[in-house]
Amino acid sequence: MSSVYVGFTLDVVHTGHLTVLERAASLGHVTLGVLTDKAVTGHRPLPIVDFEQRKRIAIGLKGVSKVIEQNQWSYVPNILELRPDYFVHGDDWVSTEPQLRESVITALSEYGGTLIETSHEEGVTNATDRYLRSFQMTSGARLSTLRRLISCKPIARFIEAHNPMSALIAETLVSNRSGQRIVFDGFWSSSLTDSTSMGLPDIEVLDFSRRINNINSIFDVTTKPMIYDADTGGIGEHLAINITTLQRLGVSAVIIEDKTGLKKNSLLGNEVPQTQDKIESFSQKITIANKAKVDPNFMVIARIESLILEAGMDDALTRAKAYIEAGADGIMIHSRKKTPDEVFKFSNLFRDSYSSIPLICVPTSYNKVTETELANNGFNVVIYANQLLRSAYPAMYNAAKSILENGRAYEVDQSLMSIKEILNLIPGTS
Ligand code: SPV
Ligand code: MG
Repeated sequence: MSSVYVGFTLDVVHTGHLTVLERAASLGHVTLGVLTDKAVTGHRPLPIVDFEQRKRIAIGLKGVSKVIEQNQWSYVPNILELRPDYFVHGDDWVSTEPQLRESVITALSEYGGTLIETSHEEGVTNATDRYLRSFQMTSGARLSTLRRLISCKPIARFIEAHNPMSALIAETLVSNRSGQRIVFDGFWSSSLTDSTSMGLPDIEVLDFSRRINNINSIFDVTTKPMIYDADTGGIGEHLAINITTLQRLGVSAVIIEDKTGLKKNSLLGNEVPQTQDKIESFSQKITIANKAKVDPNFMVIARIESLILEAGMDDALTRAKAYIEAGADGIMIHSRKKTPDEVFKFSNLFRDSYSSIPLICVPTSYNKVTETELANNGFNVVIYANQLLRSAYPAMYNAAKSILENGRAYEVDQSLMSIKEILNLIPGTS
Protein backbone atom coordinates (compact mmCIF):
# COMPACT_ATOMS: atom_id res chain seq x y z
CA MET A 1 0.00 0.00 0.00
CA SER A 2 1.21 3.53 -0.78
CA SER A 3 2.21 5.91 2.02
CA VAL A 4 0.81 9.42 2.38
CA TYR A 5 1.91 12.35 4.57
CA VAL A 6 -0.29 15.24 5.70
CA GLY A 7 0.57 18.03 8.19
CA PHE A 8 -2.05 19.96 10.19
CA THR A 9 -2.19 22.28 13.18
CA LEU A 10 -5.81 21.31 13.99
CA ASP A 11 -6.59 24.31 16.20
CA VAL A 12 -9.98 24.79 14.55
CA VAL A 13 -10.93 21.67 12.59
CA HIS A 14 -12.86 22.51 9.43
CA THR A 15 -14.16 20.76 6.33
CA GLY A 16 -10.99 21.66 4.41
CA HIS A 17 -9.11 19.25 6.70
CA LEU A 18 -11.66 16.51 5.98
CA THR A 19 -11.35 17.03 2.22
CA VAL A 20 -7.55 16.67 2.41
CA LEU A 21 -7.84 13.55 4.58
CA GLU A 22 -10.47 11.90 2.35
CA ARG A 23 -8.17 12.37 -0.62
CA ALA A 24 -5.14 11.21 1.32
CA ALA A 25 -6.91 8.05 2.57
CA SER A 26 -7.97 7.21 -0.98
CA LEU A 27 -4.27 7.16 -1.92
CA GLY A 28 -2.90 4.96 0.86
CA HIS A 29 -1.80 4.69 4.47
CA VAL A 30 -2.01 8.21 6.03
CA THR A 31 0.51 9.57 8.52
CA LEU A 32 -0.70 12.86 9.99
CA GLY A 33 1.95 15.20 11.41
CA VAL A 34 0.52 17.57 14.03
CA LEU A 35 2.39 20.87 14.27
CA THR A 36 3.74 21.58 17.74
CA ASP A 37 3.29 25.01 19.38
CA LYS A 38 6.94 25.74 18.56
CA ALA A 39 6.43 24.85 14.89
CA VAL A 40 3.56 27.32 14.61
CA THR A 41 5.32 30.19 16.40
CA GLY A 42 6.41 32.93 14.03
CA HIS A 43 3.86 31.87 11.40
CA ARG A 44 0.40 31.67 12.98
CA PRO A 45 -1.14 32.64 16.31
CA LEU A 46 -0.41 30.23 19.11
CA PRO A 47 -3.16 27.59 18.86
CA ILE A 48 -5.96 27.95 21.38
CA VAL A 49 -6.16 24.18 21.77
CA ASP A 50 -3.04 22.76 23.41
CA PHE A 51 -0.80 20.27 21.62
CA GLU A 52 -1.85 17.10 23.47
CA GLN A 53 -5.51 17.81 22.72
CA ARG A 54 -4.75 18.56 19.08
CA LYS A 55 -2.93 15.23 18.86
CA ARG A 56 -5.95 13.43 20.31
CA ILE A 57 -8.20 15.13 17.76
CA ALA A 58 -5.82 13.94 15.03
CA ILE A 59 -6.03 10.33 16.22
CA GLY A 60 -9.83 10.54 16.10
CA LEU A 61 -10.01 11.79 12.52
CA LYS A 62 -11.30 9.36 9.88
CA GLY A 63 -8.71 8.07 7.45
CA VAL A 64 -5.70 8.69 9.71
CA SER A 65 -3.51 5.62 10.31
CA LYS A 66 -0.74 7.17 12.36
CA VAL A 67 -0.13 10.45 14.17
CA ILE A 68 3.32 11.98 14.64
CA GLU A 69 4.71 15.37 15.69
CA GLN A 70 5.79 17.97 13.18
CA ASN A 71 8.34 20.10 15.02
CA GLN A 72 8.90 22.69 12.30
CA TRP A 73 6.69 24.92 10.18
CA SER A 74 8.22 23.29 7.11
CA TYR A 75 6.89 19.87 6.10
CA VAL A 76 10.26 19.03 4.55
CA PRO A 77 12.09 17.39 7.51
CA ASN A 78 9.22 14.91 8.05
CA ILE A 79 8.86 14.30 4.31
CA LEU A 80 12.57 13.53 3.95
CA GLU A 81 12.47 11.23 6.96
CA LEU A 82 9.30 9.33 5.97
CA ARG A 83 9.73 9.55 2.18
CA PRO A 84 5.97 9.14 1.58
CA ASP A 85 4.68 8.29 -1.91
CA TYR A 86 2.24 11.20 -1.66
CA PHE A 87 1.99 14.50 0.18
CA VAL A 88 -1.49 16.09 0.23
CA HIS A 89 -2.27 19.77 0.88
CA GLY A 90 -5.08 22.23 0.09
CA ASP A 91 -4.31 24.32 -3.02
CA ASP A 92 -4.83 27.62 -1.19
CA TRP A 93 -1.13 27.52 -0.28
CA VAL A 94 -0.28 28.37 -3.92
CA SER A 95 -1.01 31.99 -2.95
CA THR A 96 -0.60 31.94 0.84
CA GLU A 97 2.64 29.94 1.24
CA PRO A 98 4.40 29.77 -2.17
CA GLN A 99 7.88 29.24 -0.66
CA LEU A 100 6.73 26.48 1.63
CA ARG A 101 5.08 24.79 -1.36
CA GLU A 102 8.26 25.11 -3.47
CA SER A 103 10.34 23.52 -0.71
CA VAL A 104 7.95 20.56 -0.53
CA ILE A 105 8.06 20.11 -4.33
CA THR A 106 11.88 20.08 -4.19
CA ALA A 107 11.93 17.58 -1.31
CA LEU A 108 9.47 15.23 -3.05
CA SER A 109 11.49 15.39 -6.29
CA GLU A 110 14.57 14.15 -4.42
CA TYR A 111 13.10 10.64 -4.22
CA GLY A 112 10.14 10.66 -6.65
CA GLY A 113 7.24 11.52 -4.28
CA THR A 114 4.08 13.15 -5.62
CA LEU A 115 2.27 16.31 -4.50
CA ILE A 116 -1.53 16.14 -4.54
CA GLU A 117 -3.52 19.34 -3.99
CA THR A 118 -7.21 19.52 -3.11
CA SER A 119 -9.25 22.47 -4.30
CA HIS A 120 -10.01 25.22 -1.86
CA GLU A 121 -13.59 25.37 -0.64
CA GLU A 122 -15.20 28.77 -0.38
CA GLY A 123 -16.51 29.75 3.01
CA VAL A 124 -14.33 27.39 5.03
CA THR A 125 -13.89 28.74 8.54
CA ASN A 126 -10.74 30.74 9.00
CA ALA A 127 -9.01 29.61 12.19
CA THR A 128 -7.27 32.92 12.73
CA ASP A 129 -10.42 35.00 12.67
CA ARG A 130 -10.30 37.15 15.78
CA TYR A 131 -13.96 36.86 16.68
CA LEU A 132 -14.11 33.12 16.23
CA ARG A 133 -11.01 32.86 18.39
CA SER A 134 -12.51 35.05 21.09
CA PHE A 135 -15.67 32.95 21.21
CA GLN A 136 -13.53 29.89 21.75
CA MET A 137 -11.32 31.44 24.40
CA THR A 138 -12.07 30.16 27.86
CA SER A 139 -10.45 31.70 30.92
CA GLY A 140 -8.46 28.50 31.56
CA ALA A 141 -7.12 28.39 28.01
CA ARG A 142 -6.12 32.04 28.12
CA LEU A 143 -4.48 31.63 31.52
CA SER A 144 -2.31 28.70 30.42
CA THR A 145 -1.01 30.51 27.32
CA LEU A 146 1.79 32.33 29.17
CA ARG A 147 3.50 29.09 30.25
CA ARG A 148 3.09 27.70 26.72
CA LEU A 149 4.65 30.84 25.24
CA ILE A 150 7.59 30.68 27.63
CA SER A 151 8.25 27.08 26.65
CA CYS A 152 7.98 27.58 22.88
CA LYS A 153 9.45 31.06 22.19
CA PRO A 154 12.97 32.46 22.69
CA ILE A 155 11.30 35.48 24.37
CA ALA A 156 7.62 36.34 24.84
CA ARG A 157 6.64 39.94 24.05
CA PHE A 158 4.08 41.70 26.27
CA ILE A 159 2.80 45.26 25.97
CA GLU A 160 0.78 47.51 28.24
CA ALA A 161 -2.93 47.73 27.49
CA HIS A 162 -4.81 50.35 29.50
CA ASN A 163 -8.18 49.89 27.75
CA PRO A 164 -9.80 47.64 25.12
CA MET A 165 -8.74 49.92 22.26
CA SER A 166 -5.05 49.70 23.13
CA ALA A 167 -5.47 45.97 23.75
CA LEU A 168 -6.99 45.53 20.28
CA ILE A 169 -3.85 47.01 18.74
CA ALA A 170 -1.74 44.51 20.67
CA GLU A 171 -4.19 41.74 19.78
CA THR A 172 -4.28 42.29 16.03
CA LEU A 173 -1.09 44.01 14.86
CA VAL A 174 1.18 41.78 12.80
CA SER A 175 4.60 42.71 11.52
CA ASN A 176 7.10 40.80 9.46
CA ARG A 177 10.74 40.50 10.49
CA SER A 178 12.97 38.40 8.20
CA GLY A 179 10.06 36.23 7.07
CA GLN A 180 8.83 35.64 10.61
CA ARG A 181 5.38 36.71 11.72
CA ILE A 182 5.96 39.07 14.65
CA VAL A 183 3.13 39.83 17.07
CA PHE A 184 2.64 40.90 20.65
CA ASP A 185 2.07 37.78 22.70
CA GLY A 186 0.01 39.36 25.44
CA PHE A 187 -0.92 42.31 27.62
CA TRP A 188 0.60 43.97 30.66
CA SER A 189 -1.95 45.39 33.08
CA SER A 190 0.24 48.25 34.31
CA SER A 191 -0.38 50.07 37.57
CA LEU A 192 1.24 53.14 36.00
CA THR A 193 -0.91 53.32 32.89
CA ASP A 194 -4.13 52.14 34.58
CA SER A 195 -3.74 54.83 37.26
CA THR A 196 -2.62 57.56 34.88
CA SER A 197 -5.45 56.97 32.44
CA MET A 198 -7.85 57.35 35.40
CA GLY A 199 -6.14 60.62 36.35
CA LEU A 200 -4.72 59.11 39.54
CA PRO A 201 -1.12 58.76 40.77
CA ASP A 202 0.68 55.41 40.60
CA ILE A 203 0.61 54.88 44.39
CA GLU A 204 -1.72 51.87 44.74
CA VAL A 205 -4.72 54.15 45.10
CA LEU A 206 -6.68 52.61 42.23
CA ASP A 207 -8.78 49.96 43.90
CA PHE A 208 -8.78 46.34 42.75
CA SER A 209 -12.34 46.42 41.39
CA ARG A 210 -11.45 49.24 38.97
CA ARG A 211 -8.40 47.33 37.74
CA ILE A 212 -10.55 44.20 37.34
CA ASN A 213 -13.29 46.06 35.44
CA ASN A 214 -10.65 47.20 32.99
CA ILE A 215 -9.35 43.64 32.52
CA ASN A 216 -12.89 42.36 31.97
CA SER A 217 -13.50 44.92 29.23
CA ILE A 218 -10.18 44.00 27.59
CA PHE A 219 -10.91 40.27 27.83
CA ASP A 220 -14.36 40.76 26.26
CA VAL A 221 -12.76 41.58 22.89
CA THR A 222 -9.38 39.81 22.91
CA THR A 223 -7.83 36.37 23.26
CA LYS A 224 -4.23 36.95 24.36
CA PRO A 225 -2.87 36.34 27.87
CA MET A 226 -2.32 39.01 30.51
CA ILE A 227 0.28 39.61 33.21
CA TYR A 228 -1.05 41.67 36.12
CA ASP A 229 1.02 44.32 37.91
CA ALA A 230 -0.06 43.87 41.53
CA ASP A 231 2.21 46.61 42.95
CA THR A 232 3.25 45.50 46.46
CA GLY A 233 0.35 43.05 46.66
CA GLY A 234 -0.96 44.84 49.75
CA ILE A 235 -1.98 42.76 52.74
CA GLY A 236 -1.32 39.03 52.27
CA GLU A 237 -4.89 37.96 53.10
CA HIS A 238 -6.29 40.42 50.55
CA LEU A 239 -3.72 39.37 47.97
CA ALA A 240 -4.77 35.70 48.24
CA ILE A 241 -8.41 36.57 47.51
CA ASN A 242 -7.45 38.88 44.64
CA ILE A 243 -5.30 36.14 43.11
CA THR A 244 -8.31 33.81 43.11
CA THR A 245 -10.30 36.46 41.24
CA LEU A 246 -7.50 36.97 38.72
CA GLN A 247 -7.35 33.26 37.97
CA ARG A 248 -11.12 33.07 37.51
CA LEU A 249 -10.88 35.84 34.92
CA GLY A 250 -8.08 34.06 33.06
CA VAL A 251 -5.12 36.27 34.01
CA SER A 252 -1.90 34.25 33.62
CA ALA A 253 0.44 35.77 36.17
CA VAL A 254 0.76 38.29 38.91
CA ILE A 255 3.93 40.32 39.52
CA ILE A 256 4.42 41.47 43.09
CA GLU A 257 7.18 43.97 43.92
CA ASP A 258 9.24 43.83 47.09
CA LYS A 259 8.44 47.32 48.34
CA THR A 260 6.49 48.31 51.42
CA GLY A 261 4.70 51.39 52.72
CA LEU A 262 3.50 54.03 50.27
CA LYS A 263 4.51 52.66 46.88
CA LYS A 264 5.95 55.06 44.35
CA ASN A 265 6.73 54.31 40.72
CA SER A 266 10.05 52.45 40.38
CA LEU A 267 11.36 54.72 37.66
CA LEU A 268 11.56 57.50 40.29
CA GLY A 269 14.12 55.36 42.16
CA ASN A 270 15.59 57.03 45.25
CA GLU A 271 14.51 60.50 44.09
CA VAL A 272 11.45 59.88 46.29
CA PRO A 273 11.19 58.02 49.60
CA GLN A 274 10.58 54.32 48.83
CA THR A 275 11.21 51.36 51.11
CA GLN A 276 12.17 47.86 50.09
CA ASP A 277 10.44 45.15 52.10
CA LYS A 278 12.44 42.80 54.36
CA ILE A 279 13.34 39.53 52.69
CA GLU A 280 11.44 37.51 55.33
CA SER A 281 8.18 39.42 55.12
CA PHE A 282 8.17 39.58 51.33
CA SER A 283 8.97 35.85 51.15
CA GLN A 284 5.94 35.24 53.35
CA LYS A 285 3.81 37.24 50.94
CA ILE A 286 5.08 35.12 48.03
CA THR A 287 4.22 31.95 49.96
CA ILE A 288 0.68 33.24 50.60
CA ALA A 289 0.31 34.16 46.92
CA ASN A 290 1.55 30.75 45.86
CA LYS A 291 -0.92 28.97 48.15
CA ALA A 292 -3.76 30.93 46.47
CA LYS A 293 -3.06 29.17 43.19
CA VAL A 294 -6.04 27.16 42.00
CA ASP A 295 -4.76 26.61 38.47
CA PRO A 296 -1.22 25.14 38.41
CA ASN A 297 -0.52 27.13 35.25
CA PHE A 298 -0.95 30.43 37.10
CA MET A 299 2.37 32.12 37.87
CA VAL A 300 3.39 34.14 40.89
CA ILE A 301 6.33 36.34 39.93
CA ALA A 302 8.50 38.15 42.46
CA ARG A 303 9.76 41.56 41.35
CA ILE A 304 13.08 42.61 42.81
CA GLU A 305 13.67 46.32 43.38
CA SER A 306 17.26 46.12 44.68
CA LEU A 307 18.79 47.70 41.55
CA ILE A 308 16.11 50.41 41.43
CA LEU A 309 16.81 51.31 45.08
CA GLU A 310 20.59 50.89 44.76
CA ALA A 311 20.79 48.07 47.28
CA GLY A 312 23.30 46.22 45.09
CA MET A 313 23.69 43.09 43.00
CA ASP A 314 24.32 40.76 45.95
CA ASP A 315 21.10 41.89 47.57
CA ALA A 316 19.20 41.27 44.31
CA LEU A 317 20.63 37.75 43.99
CA THR A 318 20.05 36.89 47.67
CA ARG A 319 16.45 37.99 47.30
CA ALA A 320 15.96 35.99 44.09
CA LYS A 321 17.08 32.83 45.90
CA ALA A 322 14.84 33.53 48.91
CA TYR A 323 11.78 34.33 46.79
CA ILE A 324 12.20 31.19 44.68
CA GLU A 325 12.50 29.12 47.86
CA ALA A 326 9.30 30.81 49.09
CA GLY A 327 7.47 29.60 45.97
CA ALA A 328 7.92 32.25 43.25
CA ASP A 329 7.44 30.79 39.76
CA GLY A 330 9.53 33.51 38.15
CA ILE A 331 11.58 36.63 38.81
CA MET A 332 11.27 40.12 37.41
CA ILE A 333 14.38 42.23 37.78
CA HIS A 334 13.85 45.96 37.33
CA SER A 335 16.35 48.71 36.55
CA ARG A 336 16.20 52.41 35.71
CA LYS A 337 19.64 52.59 34.12
CA LYS A 338 20.09 53.75 30.53
CA THR A 339 21.95 50.59 29.57
CA PRO A 340 21.14 46.92 30.23
CA ASP A 341 24.53 46.21 31.88
CA GLU A 342 23.22 45.67 35.40
CA VAL A 343 20.21 43.56 34.38
CA PHE A 344 22.50 41.43 32.21
CA LYS A 345 24.92 41.01 35.10
CA PHE A 346 21.99 39.90 37.25
CA SER A 347 20.52 37.56 34.64
CA ASN A 348 23.83 35.86 33.92
CA LEU A 349 24.61 35.32 37.62
CA PHE A 350 21.02 34.17 38.16
CA ARG A 351 21.25 31.68 35.29
CA ASP A 352 24.39 30.14 36.90
CA SER A 353 22.06 28.81 39.62
CA TYR A 354 18.68 28.65 37.93
CA SER A 355 18.63 27.46 34.36
CA SER A 356 14.91 27.32 33.79
CA ILE A 357 13.08 29.70 36.18
CA PRO A 358 11.43 32.35 33.97
CA LEU A 359 13.08 35.79 34.03
CA ILE A 360 11.20 38.94 33.12
CA CYS A 361 12.37 42.47 32.37
CA VAL A 362 10.87 45.88 31.64
CA PRO A 363 13.30 47.82 29.41
CA THR A 364 11.71 51.29 29.67
CA SER A 365 14.90 53.23 30.46
CA TYR A 366 17.39 50.90 28.72
CA ASN A 367 15.30 50.90 25.56
CA LYS A 368 18.13 50.45 23.06
CA VAL A 369 18.39 46.80 24.05
CA THR A 370 16.96 44.36 21.51
CA GLU A 371 14.75 41.37 22.17
CA THR A 372 17.46 39.10 20.77
CA GLU A 373 20.00 40.50 23.27
CA LEU A 374 17.52 40.02 26.11
CA ALA A 375 16.83 36.42 25.05
CA ASN A 376 20.56 35.71 24.71
CA ASN A 377 21.07 36.99 28.24
CA GLY A 378 18.52 34.62 29.73
CA PHE A 379 15.27 36.58 29.67
CA ASN A 380 12.02 34.77 28.84
CA VAL A 381 9.56 37.66 28.82
CA VAL A 382 9.96 41.32 27.83
CA ILE A 383 7.32 43.83 28.90
CA TYR A 384 6.86 47.14 27.06
CA ALA A 385 5.20 48.70 30.07
CA ASN A 386 3.83 52.10 29.08
CA GLN A 387 4.47 52.95 25.40
CA LEU A 388 0.85 52.86 24.20
CA LEU A 389 -0.39 55.38 26.74
CA ARG A 390 2.70 57.56 26.32
CA SER A 391 2.02 57.72 22.57
CA ALA A 392 -1.73 58.32 22.92
CA TYR A 393 -1.47 61.30 25.26
CA PRO A 394 0.68 63.57 23.04
CA ALA A 395 -1.54 62.75 20.04
CA MET A 396 -4.69 63.76 21.93
CA TYR A 397 -3.00 66.79 23.49
CA ASN A 398 -1.86 68.11 20.11
CA ALA A 399 -5.29 67.62 18.54
CA ALA A 400 -6.96 69.54 21.39
CA LYS A 401 -4.32 72.29 21.20
CA SER A 402 -4.75 72.72 17.45
CA ILE A 403 -8.52 73.12 17.81
CA LEU A 404 -8.04 75.77 20.52
CA GLU A 405 -5.41 77.66 18.55
CA ASN A 406 -7.27 77.67 15.23
CA GLY A 407 -10.82 78.01 16.43
CA ARG A 408 -11.78 75.07 14.21
CA ALA A 409 -10.94 71.39 13.57
CA TYR A 410 -9.77 71.72 9.96
CA GLU A 411 -6.02 71.97 10.68
CA VAL A 412 -5.88 68.87 12.84
CA ASP A 413 -7.98 66.73 10.53
CA GLN A 414 -5.09 65.53 8.35
CA SER A 415 -3.41 63.90 11.36
CA LEU A 416 -6.58 62.04 12.35
CA MET A 417 -8.19 58.77 11.29
CA SER A 418 -11.06 59.44 8.93
CA ILE A 419 -14.60 59.00 10.21
CA LYS A 420 -14.95 56.06 7.83
CA GLU A 421 -11.83 54.42 9.29
CA ILE A 422 -12.98 54.81 12.87
CA LEU A 423 -16.46 53.52 12.02
CA ASN A 424 -14.98 50.49 10.28
CA LEU A 425 -12.39 49.85 12.97
CA ILE A 426 -14.71 47.74 15.06
CA PRO A 427 -16.74 45.17 13.11
CA GLY A 428 -20.47 45.53 13.59
CA THR A 429 -20.67 49.32 13.70
CA SER A 430 -22.08 49.77 10.21
C1 SPV B 1 4.12 49.64 35.63
O1 SPV B 1 4.00 49.62 34.41
O2 SPV B 1 3.25 50.10 36.37
C2 SPV B 1 5.32 49.08 36.27
C3 SPV B 1 6.61 49.18 35.59
O3 SPV B 1 5.21 48.64 37.39
S1 SPV B 1 7.35 50.65 36.11
O4 SPV B 1 6.48 51.76 35.75
O5 SPV B 1 8.65 50.75 35.46
O6 SPV B 1 7.51 50.59 37.56
MG1 MG C 1 3.51 49.35 38.41
